[in-house]
Amino acid sequence: MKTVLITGASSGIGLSCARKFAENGDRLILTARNSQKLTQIEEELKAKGVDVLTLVFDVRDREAATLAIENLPKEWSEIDVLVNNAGLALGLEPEYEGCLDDWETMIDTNIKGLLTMTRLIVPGMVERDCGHIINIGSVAGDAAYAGGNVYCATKAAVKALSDGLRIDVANTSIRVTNLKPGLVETNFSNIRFHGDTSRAANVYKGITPLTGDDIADVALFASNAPAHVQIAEVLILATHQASGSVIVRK
Ligand code: 8X3
Repeated sequence: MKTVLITGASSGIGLSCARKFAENGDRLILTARNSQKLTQIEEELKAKGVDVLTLVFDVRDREAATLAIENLPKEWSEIDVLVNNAGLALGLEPEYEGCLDDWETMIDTNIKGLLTMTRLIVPGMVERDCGHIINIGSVAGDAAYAGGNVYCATKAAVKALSDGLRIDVANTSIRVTNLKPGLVETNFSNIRFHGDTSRAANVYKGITPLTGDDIADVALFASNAPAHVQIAEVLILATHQASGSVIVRK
């Protein structure tokens, strides 16, 4: 049984990971900004006998994150798996027209938030010579697509940070995985288009998108792989998607 910390655990891929790791028999530390949703998932999992601890904070808030992690109850302080899932896309405007506030939110969450959690949790893993960091990257990090500019850059950063960390812990038993999903139907596009649901629905029109569960399955596979196997990077696309910009709709 592993202790798994998942950021952004109240919805989407994070929520799917929470349920899949719970079914696997792991104990969970779930973090998110939305305390109401977090309580709901906590109740759902506890009713099934899962050992769950919830922490409400925004990964962009370095102080709050530090306080939460440094004050973990002793029995929760040895984290085996960190799933750096919290992240978002905002806007799809050309780079010369995009919103600076949106860019800052993406950079602060997708890059700096991931770094904060990594910096807080990985030292304990190094000390114990044991652990696994699963970063949720994206196909968007492989190549830019129209309007993706800053979001794609943040996910390219997730790849570089995963690769960098993997080098830095290669002398330990710690594993680093970068999962790169393509089109996954979650709240992702609603958030990207600031609540414009019809625009969001168009993203998944004419194609069967991936689900959060599809990605969580791969995360769990990586976590359950034998200790000598490091699933370094996985690109997971919908069947009719060939890259971030090549999507065949029927
Ligand atoms: C999500 C995948 O292609 O919508 O990161 O950017 S994509």
